[in-house]
Amino acid sequence: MRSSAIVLRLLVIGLFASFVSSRALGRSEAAGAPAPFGPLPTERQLRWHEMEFYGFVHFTVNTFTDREWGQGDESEAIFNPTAFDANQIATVAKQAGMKGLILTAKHHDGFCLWPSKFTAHSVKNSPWQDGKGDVVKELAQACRRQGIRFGIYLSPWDRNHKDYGRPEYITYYRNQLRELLTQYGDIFTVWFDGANGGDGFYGGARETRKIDARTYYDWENTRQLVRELMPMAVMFSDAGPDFRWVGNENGIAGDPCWATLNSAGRYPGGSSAGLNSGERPGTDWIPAECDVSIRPGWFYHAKEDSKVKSAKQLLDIYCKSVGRGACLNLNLPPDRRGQINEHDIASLHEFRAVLNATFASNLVREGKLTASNTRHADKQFGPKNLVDRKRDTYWATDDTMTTPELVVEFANPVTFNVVSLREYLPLGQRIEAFVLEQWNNGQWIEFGKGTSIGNWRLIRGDFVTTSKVRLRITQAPVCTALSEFGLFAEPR
Ligand code: FUL
Ligand code: CA
Repeated sequence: MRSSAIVLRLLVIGLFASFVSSRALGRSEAAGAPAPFGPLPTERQLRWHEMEFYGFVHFTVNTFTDREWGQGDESEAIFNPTAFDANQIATVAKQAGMKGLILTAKHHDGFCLWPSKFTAHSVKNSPWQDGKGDVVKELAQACRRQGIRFGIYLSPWDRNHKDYGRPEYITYYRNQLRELLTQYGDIFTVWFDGANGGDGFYGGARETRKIDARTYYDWENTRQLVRELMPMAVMFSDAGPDFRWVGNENGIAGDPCWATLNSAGRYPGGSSAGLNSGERPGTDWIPAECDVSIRPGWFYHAKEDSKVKSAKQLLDIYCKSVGRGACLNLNLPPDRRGQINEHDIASLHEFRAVLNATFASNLVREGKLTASNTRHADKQFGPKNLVDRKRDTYWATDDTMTTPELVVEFANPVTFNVVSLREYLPLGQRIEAFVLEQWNNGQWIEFGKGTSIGNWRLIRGDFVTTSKVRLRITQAPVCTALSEFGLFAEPR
């Protein structure tokens, strides 16, 4: 009786322990699944990966002074949008396919788009809505109504604040973070900018203040505050911790672009070496975000109405950001009315239409798909998982099979120009090289090849028409775990 009670107890403890450890990974794994490889994403990072495409909203006094960086001495009176419409902004984003918006609650000029208790330099002293307005609140609510997520940018550098450069300012900065993370509902991200230009108004001192970006902000404790107040929020900076800058503001990720990075010695505003391509194997899972504006500047300038990126340019950016495993954060700056400008909307509409048409139907589903190997010959890891549009089902191979291949045969020839691949991220980034070939005149001809896959990999090439396609994984330290495989045709 004693021994059976002990066995039962051990069994319960064992079950509980395995439940806890699989939850720590974020997702529970099927029995017989491959062992994870290298640094792994957290649950909050996995949710962020799934967003893929979201937007920045750069809006502040600069919108009215026609500047990119405000000095910090702007009068609150100049912030006065004539027809601010948060719903219009959120609707435009939603219709463009964005999964969220990140608002510059405070840019380098220090002007706050919400009525912070800790400064007079905010909307509460502007004529807009008689000083009773709150841009953060309105946009947060509009995003919720549209079913997209809301995030905040709070500039660490503050050219208005008198204490900037002193320890008191860090308290001010954290007080503001607390306001933003407690008064506006769910916040999916906090975006920490590393930029700093030194000079500013600083409460009238009008001088240059140099800080040591490594130590001044005491990032560790600020990060902890965010974790405490909003545990599922992902934090951005040059150094992560949850996702990293891609090293340029053109929206282009490196090729390769690994989701992993060596995090030691990195800090916001530090070296950008390695950010564009990531580092492999790397010590941590810190994937890239590509931030880019739909216009030359981050803020709205009427003179740039003719320089809005075209649908074609946006498509190229999309393929080189989201299509390289990063997320795309595309800035849509409201104009002086406080709305997304018609020029930007026209580009976005066309861009979305092309994307929708491209990814409407996966040609692989029309063919016969066979794999050179399936893990344990078990259907739950079979190649059908590659075409079910679900990230959490995947094709896996036996542990020893690191360079498997897939063949798709079509009864009638198909025409495509885009190849799409997704790895199953909870098991880490595994594949290091692959090639896609098409059957042409009795032989295999290379269509395209690549290295890193990660969350999503798109290879865009010339249109080909063929009756047979082959995907070969050519280099990997461990067996394959691939979530999705697609062949698509852009509209012509
Ligand atoms: C930079 C800032 O200096 C720009 O004004 C903009 O906010 C961009 C997203 O980040 O570091
Ligand atoms: Ca799948």
